Amino acid sequence: MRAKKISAVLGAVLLSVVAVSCGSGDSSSGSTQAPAETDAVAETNAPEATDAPAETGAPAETEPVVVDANLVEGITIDGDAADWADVPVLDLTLDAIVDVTAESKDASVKVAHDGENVMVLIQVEDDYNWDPDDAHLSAALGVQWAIDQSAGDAMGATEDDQETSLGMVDIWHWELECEAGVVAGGSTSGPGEGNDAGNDEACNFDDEWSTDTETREDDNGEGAENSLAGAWSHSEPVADADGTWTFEMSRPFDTGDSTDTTFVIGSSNQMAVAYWDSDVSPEGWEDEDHVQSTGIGWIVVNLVG
Ligand SMILES: [Ca+2]
Ligand SMILES: [Ca+2]
Ligand SMILES: [Ca+2]
Ligand SMILES: [Ca+2]
Repeated sequence: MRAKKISAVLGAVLLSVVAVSCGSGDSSSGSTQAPAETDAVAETNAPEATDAPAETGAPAETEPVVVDANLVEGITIDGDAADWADVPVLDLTLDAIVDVTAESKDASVKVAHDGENVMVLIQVEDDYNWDPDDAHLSAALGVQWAIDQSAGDAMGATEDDQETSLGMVDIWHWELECEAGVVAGGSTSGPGEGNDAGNDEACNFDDEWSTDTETREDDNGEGAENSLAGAWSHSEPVADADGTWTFEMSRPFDTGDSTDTTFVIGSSNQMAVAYWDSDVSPEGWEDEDHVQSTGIGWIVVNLVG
């Protein structure tokens, strides 16, 4: 329904992680075709930070934030985080993208795998707002993964230069059109008639890609599929009640899509997170109104066997 193209900023979004950005991608038949598959990046290790020479006065390079994704049995995608109790957590603050005023949010990220699927748990401290008839009056989430390791964390570009792509990113963009605890995507829904395969018609948990902040589409390459699945919940599901949003997600390591990140045991993968708060205005959020993890650069996720 309201799949709008997220505009630029998202970039940022994803940017931060965010990249995720947003909105559902365009699904019109005139959409941009996914570029031919390039060599998967998954095997490439994320670049390591080097020590800047102190004598030059160059800004010191920050150490990348790293999180291990271990083999964990028994995680069920149902919006209940209890099955993640023993998984290491990365706490972080999501901040507004450049030129946008949005309240920062405390959040946490956990990543695990079961040998075949990568699973992500993102929790965000924010009050409950959910409107089944208007996703802009509900929270929304974006997760971004680099496909090309050179890709910028602003949807493939950078926050400073949002029009110049440095590579392709995989975007999981979730507008909460289905109620808490309902599995969105996965085998439960497919694209609507005339839509690209990455479009999740039922619950709007779309599998997308982008190369810069203006070039974002639902997965639309040859044989594109959408096995991305997720379920959400809130700890206090009463309007405007403070609490914790839980977003629980899963996706196969290798979907075969050139517009998806391929996960391999032993690889390092670059991730970013974005979140939209509907309280940003009486009409809810717009594409650019998000906070994201970009401030810490790409989060490096090591897939541990
Ligand atoms: Ca669960
Ligand atoms: Ca809020
Ligand atoms: Ca994708
Ligand atoms: Ca896909």
